[in-house]
Amino acid sequence: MSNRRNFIKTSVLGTLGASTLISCKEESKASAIAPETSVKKGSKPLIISTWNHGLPANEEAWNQLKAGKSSLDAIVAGVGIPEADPKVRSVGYGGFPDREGKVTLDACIMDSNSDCGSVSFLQNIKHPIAVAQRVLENTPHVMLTGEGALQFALEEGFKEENLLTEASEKDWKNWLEKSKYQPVINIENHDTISMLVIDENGDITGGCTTSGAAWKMHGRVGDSPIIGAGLFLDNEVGAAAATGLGEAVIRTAGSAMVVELMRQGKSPNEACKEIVERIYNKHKNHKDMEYLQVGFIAVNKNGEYGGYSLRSGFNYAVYDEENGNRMEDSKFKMTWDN
Ligand code: SD4
Repeated sequence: MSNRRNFIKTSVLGTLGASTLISCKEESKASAIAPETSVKKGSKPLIISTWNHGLPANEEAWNQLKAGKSSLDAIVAGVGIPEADPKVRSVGYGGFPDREGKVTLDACIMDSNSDCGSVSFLQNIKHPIAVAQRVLENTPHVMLTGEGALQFALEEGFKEENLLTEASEKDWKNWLEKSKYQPVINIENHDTISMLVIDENGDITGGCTTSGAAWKMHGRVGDSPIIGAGLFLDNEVGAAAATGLGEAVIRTAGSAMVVELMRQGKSPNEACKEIVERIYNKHKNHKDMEYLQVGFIAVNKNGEYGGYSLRSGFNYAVYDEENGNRMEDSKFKMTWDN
């Protein structure tokens, strides 16, 4: 166990940098003064995305908004940046494959009219979020999966391509040597990108795209394409999106619950925190607990935003006119040593 802890610590240091750990410590000191649930407010438009790859994604989405594109188009272009980046091992091209060496992708998108589109278990298409948008716009359905999703993507003009890069194939072969099933959420920076946008009028849109848990069973679908789990919004209230172990988010209908708590008057931070607490309570004696990480981001109609994670290390990128594009560390319930 202690080896594992050391591994996690080293790995977290490796992927996020020592400064993140230090800032986590500083943050817990700071939280004695500023309550964990303090409200942060941005100006509109506002974009918030999970993890470090949220920065370039926000940048692109912002430029699209400023060029007069719709929030849906801005999200598709924004999260399309990490989708196409082979160095981002958790999304799109170059994502970690499943245990059979297949890269299978999940994505969804939702607009302020509560129209939504989603694809799951999609293979060989680099931009699943763009296919999800076409599901929203061009079909009477919400969700297409597997072969059917691929067939639809091809009919829509998307091109098939191999998404398994040399690096991901090598890592998969290394994993095969031991083949110990363990999703490596967070530990290897395996991080979904979820993005929420409030436009100048206060209308809210959201999207989410991922290659899912590394070494998952072939056919496994996580929370990310499931409206209500990985993403949810109600334009009267706000929006929330998740990252982390999808099974835990699905079990608790995570994002939908965060939005419901905001409807009842909780701030985005408070709502995210309460659902993380609920996930903790449901999982504290569960087999998934040892490697469980879940994080939420949320925004409300007033332009308040926030996030909260079960374990340390989660961060998100926020972009607004006043303060530009920046990373903010999430508050969390516990460190990886607990
Ligand atoms: C999943 N929620 O497939 C995704 C993975 C993830 O940070 O978000 N990792 O379970």
